[in-house]
Amino acid sequence: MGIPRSWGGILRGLSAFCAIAQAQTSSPSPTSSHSAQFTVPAEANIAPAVIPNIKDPQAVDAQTVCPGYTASNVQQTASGFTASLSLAGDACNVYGTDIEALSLTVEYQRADRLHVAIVPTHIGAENATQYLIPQGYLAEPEVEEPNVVSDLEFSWTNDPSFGFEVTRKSTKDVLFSTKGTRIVFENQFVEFKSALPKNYNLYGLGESVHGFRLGNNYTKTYYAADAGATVDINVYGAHPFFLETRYFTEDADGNLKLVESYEATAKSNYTSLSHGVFSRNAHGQDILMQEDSITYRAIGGSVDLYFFPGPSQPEVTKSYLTTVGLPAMQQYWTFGFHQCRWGYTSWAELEDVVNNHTHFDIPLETIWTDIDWMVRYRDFENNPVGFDDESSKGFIQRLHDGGRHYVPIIDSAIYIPNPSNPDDAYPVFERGNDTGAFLTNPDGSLYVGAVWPGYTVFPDWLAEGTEQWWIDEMVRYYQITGYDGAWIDMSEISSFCVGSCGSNNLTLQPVHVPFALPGEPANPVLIYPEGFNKTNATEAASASAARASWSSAYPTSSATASTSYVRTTPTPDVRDVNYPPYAINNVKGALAVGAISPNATHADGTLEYDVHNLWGHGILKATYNALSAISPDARPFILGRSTFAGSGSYAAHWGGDNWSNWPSMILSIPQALSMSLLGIPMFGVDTCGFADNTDMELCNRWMQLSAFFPFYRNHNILGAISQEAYRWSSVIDASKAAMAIRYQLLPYMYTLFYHAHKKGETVMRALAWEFPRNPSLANADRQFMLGPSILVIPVLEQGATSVNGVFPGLIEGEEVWYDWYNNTAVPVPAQANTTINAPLGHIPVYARGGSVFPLQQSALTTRDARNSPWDILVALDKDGSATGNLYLDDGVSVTPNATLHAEFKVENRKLETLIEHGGWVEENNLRNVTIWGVEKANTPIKFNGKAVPPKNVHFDGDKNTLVVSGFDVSAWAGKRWSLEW
Ligand code: MIG
Repeated sequence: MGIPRSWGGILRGLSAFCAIAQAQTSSPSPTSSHSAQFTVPAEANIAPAVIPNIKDPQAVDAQTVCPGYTASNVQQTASGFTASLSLAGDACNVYGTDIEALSLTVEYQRADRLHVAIVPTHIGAENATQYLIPQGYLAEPEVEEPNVVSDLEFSWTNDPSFGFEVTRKSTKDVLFSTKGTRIVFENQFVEFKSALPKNYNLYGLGESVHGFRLGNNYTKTYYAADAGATVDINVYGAHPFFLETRYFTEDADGNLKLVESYEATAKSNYTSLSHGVFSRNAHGQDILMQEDSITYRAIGGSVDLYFFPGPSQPEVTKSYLTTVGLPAMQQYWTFGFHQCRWGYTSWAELEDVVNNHTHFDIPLETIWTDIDWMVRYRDFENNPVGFDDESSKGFIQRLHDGGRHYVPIIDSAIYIPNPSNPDDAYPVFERGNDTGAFLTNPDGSLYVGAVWPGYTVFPDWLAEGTEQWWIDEMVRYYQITGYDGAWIDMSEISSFCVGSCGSNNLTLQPVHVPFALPGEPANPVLIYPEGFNKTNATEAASASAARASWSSAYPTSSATASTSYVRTTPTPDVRDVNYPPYAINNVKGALAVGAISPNATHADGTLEYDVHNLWGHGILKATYNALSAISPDARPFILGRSTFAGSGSYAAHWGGDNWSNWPSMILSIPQALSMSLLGIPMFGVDTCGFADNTDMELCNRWMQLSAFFPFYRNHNILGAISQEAYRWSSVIDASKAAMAIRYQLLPYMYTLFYHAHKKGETVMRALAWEFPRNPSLANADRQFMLGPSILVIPVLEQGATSVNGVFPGLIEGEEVWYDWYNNTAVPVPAQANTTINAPLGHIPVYARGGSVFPLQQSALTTRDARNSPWDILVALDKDGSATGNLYLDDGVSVTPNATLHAEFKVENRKLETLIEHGGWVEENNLRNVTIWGVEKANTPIKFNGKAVPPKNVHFDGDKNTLVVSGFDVSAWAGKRWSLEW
């Protein structure tokens, strides 16, 4: 079955690459390989240990000691009401100073959006929680439809203290209820808690590396961290939004009864209702999912909740995405295959990689560079060795001539030059510093952390001139090397030392990071995936011998079990931002570890503490504006690491720093599904795995799996063995087989994206969303849908040659699934789980009956694929019907001046098309119309009512497939046409 019961076994061994790398060096002295270079001592990134509150046996539960609030002074408004809340007893001051007077606002903002806000009455009161998300940073949802009728109802009580409930009126179902619990509102701690039904189905709350359904024993922590593959804890991004789905049985009178235990049934006759909740709080926080409740505990901010009634998942998603920002439309070429690695050394090597793909007939759209392109890791300066300015021009030109693209990495931190060395000029820094573009220490001096180039400063997106400075730098660099998109890394924002560690050390610049890079002598990368020893016994033996000798020399973990922890107690009216009294479950421990410190200061006085989770959003917005300045008419292509709710309207995202192992590949599916809900449909992971070595089998399976993710990129860490598809002949074949399907489906994928961008639909989809009446699919995350019509059932296990999959609705006879490779319907299985034959090199892909796919031909680039003839593929459902659609434009423009929309409909043996030309004239011919599931073809076949010559008709009665050919371009370009059989 496609449903894992337990993650325990598969998750072993996953943790963040950088966390491990940092533990591997203990020497504070210069490393031998960089003789004269000073290495930042490893101790620089160590801070006193904190014990997360949720793990602290001494922790006080605020619910048991705090008084809650009493509501009064209710005033009706045009869209709801306001009220005053005052402390209902003695202050508890449990993790901060209680705020006595609060204001409640309840607003029905739209039929599909209820807003509930609680803020301090005296905003800006000294030392009060800084709760306002900076103006202009994020969409601020407002009343859009005054006096609207909503299916949501807000009610409240003062018994025993203020609590509220949000109910779905039509079913009387309580969706969210804080009644019977206390709201805690302090200058450094905000807590509220809602009841939930047992066995609830909660999704989203990303970014998480976790199973798809979140489960009721999971704490989601938000504090943007350079810790990409860390399971079950805080990683790069913060998206405090969840979707909840409830399944009901319905009696004869239409009364709904909640289904509490559903795993045993595979029936698809349940009623399912979904709703969504967005908490617009950017502070560090823990969200505790427990047996029958969800508790929000933030170290700042306010209560700022948005409820979306659904009642279906697509409606919830649409409501959420039209609130925070619809996903950015991507250029057509971005759906091609991307090749990247850390460790490409020159333009010439890149060109070889490109040529090798051509040589082996493997499609390749984009070649990427990692930090290797920079001179001493400095943004916007090419390394004259290997990546010189002059050669870049010819290289980019040849790429573009071949229909290909180039995307470089751009790091978030900026090198600060050595003041005692006149030759160490770095104008990028000087210009930013002149603008006041960098974060400071509380005393006004520059905040200096450490990242790849050495000691660095960090852009302050709240300072007035920063964005323009960034735009100017990107434009300036573009004039040297014309890139086609930007890859933004380290934006959490990551720093390899605690505090402003470089402040007094700038004369040591440029310094080496406090750990050995992968591949540097102290840090070989030698681990191979599980099962490598079965298929590669000799290599495995020598690798593990090397590994063993290395491990004894360099212990992989220097962590000593700490028995003493920093626990702080609140000082009245004073915030301790470095060690807040409530310690969130931060993967790095103290907040200042691995990131810039909470007391780094923005130009407007805001502390990093209050906006840490928004830094990554800020650089994406600035980069979007920079790319728009470079090419005003083109859709910016940005791949961003740290994201916040709404970042999808600027950027794509990758599940980075994963491992070359099977669990990382498995987890890529729930990661992508969760990103669909969160409005970043352009998502994929480091295919074949980032850290450690991959192997042929893993890379074979993974290249095939990622071919069905919207963003498709192979990426690898420095020092690991090469993993381009052409390194193994079986991976060449496997990649080409999967890419052939992907490239044929590009018009389908692009159309899905258009709907995501315009209407908030999803691209990669969970089975639970497409088949909402079947509760046994609530946690299915080992298979997935691409749009409504493609089902993918990948092999995710080492050594396997078959996979167990589910075909939703097949047993009930509701659905028909066609095997993409042999064009025939899957036979109805005797039971729900079907064993599918899937030898290495084969990824099972199915078309859902009822679909019409506009297809083009596969090619080495999307440009060539777009210039190929069309096929229309019809997969009939059980009634012989099907629908589909197509959107086309130039694939580039923000506001295309020519578009085409086509609708396809099949009923009663007749395909009809309705084409609206918004000025777009499609010049590629229609080659075939293929129909799957035709039991009998009546002759003659008629095109627009006229008989098609028999030579243009091919009917295969064994496979039930009808193929009609012989169209000419005018037929396809016509506004309406029909085909009857
Ligand atoms: O952790 O630039 O996630 O994709 O290869 C090291 C080097 C910093 C992290 C990114 C990864 C990239 C790497 N970077």
